[in-house]
Amino acid sequence: MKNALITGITGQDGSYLAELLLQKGYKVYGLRRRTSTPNYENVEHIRKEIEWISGDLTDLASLIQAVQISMPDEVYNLAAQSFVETSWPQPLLTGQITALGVTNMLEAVRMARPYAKFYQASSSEMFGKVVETPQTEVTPFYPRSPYGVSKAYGHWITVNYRESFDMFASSGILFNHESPRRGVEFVSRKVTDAVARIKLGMQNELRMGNLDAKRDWGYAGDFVKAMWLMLQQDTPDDFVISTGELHTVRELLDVAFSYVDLNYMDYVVMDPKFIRPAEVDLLLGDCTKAKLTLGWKQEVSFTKMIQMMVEADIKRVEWELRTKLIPVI
Ligand code: NDP
Ligand code: GDR
Repeated sequence: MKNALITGITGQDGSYLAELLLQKGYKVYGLRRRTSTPNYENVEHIRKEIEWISGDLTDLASLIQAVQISMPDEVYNLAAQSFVETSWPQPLLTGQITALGVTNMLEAVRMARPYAKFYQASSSEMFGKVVETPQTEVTPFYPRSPYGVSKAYGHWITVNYRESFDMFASSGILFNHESPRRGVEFVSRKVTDAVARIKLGMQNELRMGNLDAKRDWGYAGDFVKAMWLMLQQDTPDDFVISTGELHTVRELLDVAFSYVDLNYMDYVVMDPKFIRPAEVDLLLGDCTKAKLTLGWKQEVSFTKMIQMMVEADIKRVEWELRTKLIPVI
């Protein structure tokens, strides 16, 4: 039986990856930071199967201890301050977690378990301003937010530890991926949550930012398989993971609202509060390398995924209404 240590296990990707590794017979250790109220929502169904370790990406001592306890064969570093918008009001915290936190995790592995395979959650946000389209593993980075800059640091420090210390350290440059477990502040989930509330009479408008932004949106359940595949290779490397399909925020709105027979134009209100200081207009990935080397492929389409998210949000809002957890406005 292999041991895996996952940071960021309570988040969207961590929860799907933990499920996948448990199915494959791994012993899964999850690093979790202390919170004042429980945040197990994404992992409640597998909570008892996970060995929980308390720690924080900004605290090296806790990470060394986590590695010593879990003795991992594979480490998946998914923890991050991952919301781009928050990275402007909190640039230092974002840098401490999303950039330097990667060095902490690499150091912990180097000191306590140097032969463990290491996965770093790199991001298409590193490409930022379009230099070339579609983006591949060799497209130059031009990050447009403190988050993107931090991820570029995390990416290069991972490459550097691979080259300096001969560690098995791979980075997945993942394009946007969503699911019913996506945080509600991200655009896909913000829209599907609003669709559910509007349909059930709980909300009457949706305030949005840049509707012309274009993204390559995939399904998180598909993308975590690529993370695992990267650590099953004989040599470490970096891989773009994407769908190769481009959609605007406007199209996302249209798919979500029309699924419940509504027109998004009747509800969406532009709000300058959601316009970013510097926008990433377009991200489109070319994952030929992952297809050829890892044999990875996307299974769930954009439309299917958004519909799945709307259905899940309707069920959840109905349940909240039944149990009277939210007041009707
Ligand atoms: P989430 O925001 O859903 O999850 C982030 C996780 O990191 C949570 O478990 C959070 O814990 C944890 N975390 C945050 N800060 C710390 C800290 N200081 N110490 C320990 N844990 C911490 O992100 P996703 O699941 O969507 O993404 C996973 C990773 O992949 C992230 O690194 C993200 O930046 C990256 N990524 C994501 C993409 C996407 O489209 N989803 C695309 C490309 C990259 P808590 O629950 O306590 O907040
Ligand atoms: P992103 O995801 O910044 O690409 O980062 P997000 O869903 O937040 O934004 C996507 C695009 O939608 C536009 N947009 C809005 N976004 C939000 N959140 N709220 C709005 O009201 C809104 N209106 C328009 C944004 O301007 C943007 O262009 C995600 C995160 O998961 C990162 O951690 C990850 O690294 C990248 O994807 C790849």
